[in-house]
Amino acid sequence: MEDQNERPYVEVCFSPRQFPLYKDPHDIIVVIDVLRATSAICAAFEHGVEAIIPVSSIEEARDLQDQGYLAAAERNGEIVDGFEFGNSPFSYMTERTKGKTVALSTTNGTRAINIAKVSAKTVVIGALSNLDALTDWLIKQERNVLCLCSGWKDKFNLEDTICAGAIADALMSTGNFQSTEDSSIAAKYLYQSARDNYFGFLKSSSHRRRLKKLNLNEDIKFCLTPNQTQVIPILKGDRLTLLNQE
Ligand code: 3SL
Repeated sequence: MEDQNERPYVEVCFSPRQFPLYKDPHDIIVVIDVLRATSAICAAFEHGVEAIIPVSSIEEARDLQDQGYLAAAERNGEIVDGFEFGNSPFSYMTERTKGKTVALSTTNGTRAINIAKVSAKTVVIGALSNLDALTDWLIKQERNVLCLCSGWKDKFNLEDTICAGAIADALMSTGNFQSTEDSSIAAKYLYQSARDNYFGFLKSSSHRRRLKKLNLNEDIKFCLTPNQTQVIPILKGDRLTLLNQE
């Protein structure tokens, strides 16, 4: 019988602040920001965006805007002054972004992507909206996977953890992956408690309340609806493009 310890791992890191604790170089990092950055990125690719340049700061987004790129920026759930749009998935479903490269800066998600890229061979984007397509692809890779939750300003959040738990659960159930961190086990249990009703489970979560106050209920519903797309955005250099799946 094969040595079980040789199996690739799937682990969950709750927030960018904890990322240095998971310091091994990882084969694949899945960056997750369910509300709303990674859901918006998946929606953008589903609706024909050419590429997204994820930048951590507003200044970088402004620079790219000055260079002629279409640029979007969000802070604390709101569109930043001087930008036409922000982080709503619905902003990326129009002709305006089709075939375009968009520079994007968000409070947590784009920062997490830039943190991940220094210690992974491959960085891909995960959300509930591309869950099954992503897990099918990850299972086929048979490589070590770290799910990095973007959280909220370095704190833990429920929605990213549940999505990470769904990925860990799917990979572990094949019997071909192992998981040793308690964070991964906790994420899996949270997912198992939430999976029948994400919307209800997250009713009093902090970011759902924050977005609700901003009248973004339709965005919340969209982001919490699983498996709306097959796209897997992947980082190539400084930009996200669409992974071509064989
Ligand atoms: O933190 C982020 O990157 C955003 O997704 C936050 S918000 O949903 O746009 O408020």
